[in-house]
Amino acid sequence: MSRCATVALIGRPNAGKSTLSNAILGAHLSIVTPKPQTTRKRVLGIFTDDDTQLIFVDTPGILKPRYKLQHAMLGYVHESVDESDILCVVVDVVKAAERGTIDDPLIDTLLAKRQGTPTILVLNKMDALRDKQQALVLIEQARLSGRYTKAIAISASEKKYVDDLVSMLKEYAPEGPFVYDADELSTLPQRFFVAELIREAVFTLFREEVPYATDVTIVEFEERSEGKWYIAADIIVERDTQKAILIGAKGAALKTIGERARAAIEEHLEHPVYLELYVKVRSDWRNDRSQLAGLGY
Ligand SMILES: Nc1nc2c(ncn2[C@@H]2O[C@H](COP(=O)(O)OP(=O)(O)OP(=O)(O)O)[C@@H](O)[C@H]2O)c(=O)[nH]1
Ligand SMILES: [Mg+2]
Repeated sequence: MSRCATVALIGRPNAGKSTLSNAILGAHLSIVTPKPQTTRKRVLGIFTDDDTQLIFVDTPGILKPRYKLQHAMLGYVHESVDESDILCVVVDVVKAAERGTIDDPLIDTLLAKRQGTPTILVLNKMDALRDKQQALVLIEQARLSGRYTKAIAISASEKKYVDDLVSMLKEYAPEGPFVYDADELSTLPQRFFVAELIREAVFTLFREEVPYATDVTIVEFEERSEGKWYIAADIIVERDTQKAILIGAKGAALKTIGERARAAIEEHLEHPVYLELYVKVRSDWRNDRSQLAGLGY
């Protein structure tokens, strides 16, 4: 009998959920940047081997929402937790060791509503932890807390012990048929990945508030039978000053965003593209319900 499980990857911003998801799936499905709150939606990735299918749901980092976009992001986390067979709580082990505890009120409240669901504590970024002994203390805490079924220490970016985590997850997957074809990697449309790769470029190239005030929407995506595919995208910002920053002197900044994003998009689509970017101001979109809906939140 085959096994199949939906696995939610949840945790604080910047813990390494997206890096882990990509490492398991062997594909750059989720964008990754050094900045917290990179992921804003649910990114579904399908792992299938001979007899088990694990459907991973990468989610936005858990935080106390301050504006409507963050409310929507937290909503995705709740949905993912509610719909999963297994929960994977990804924790930055360096930060947990500094705090001296795995307790986290925001995460623990979420876990409380799914008591009885297999819940794995994933201590990530072990490569960055100097005193490895501290991880053992945290794992023992996890055992005593009663909230976790198992705990494991890994390094997602170095792909260390990621296979062990996958084996562990397979053990907890309930018996049942595959939900998706064995060769399917994701159900999300190409437009989603293209928009995310443009946002990844903005997150990587700009500092402070600009990435957080930015979103991307695909206006046109034309797969031409000959030559490059044509993609036009709007980069949405909240203010004229942010627009000026993204465009830069004589358009230099926008050119850099375009070059970087185009390279990533061509790698993802495995096809050359012509990418046209426009920067548009939509005042306070992060706090405007109808604008957020228009952006797919
Ligand atoms: N040293 C180290 N860094 C890591 C590891 N895993 C992830 N990172 C880094 O941590 C940062 C955040 O990684 P993400 O995968 O984007 O984290 P996330 O949990 O998805 O973050 P949000 O989407 O913002 O919630 C990036 O700079 C990663 O390269 C790891 O195992 N070791
Ligand atoms: Mg992420």
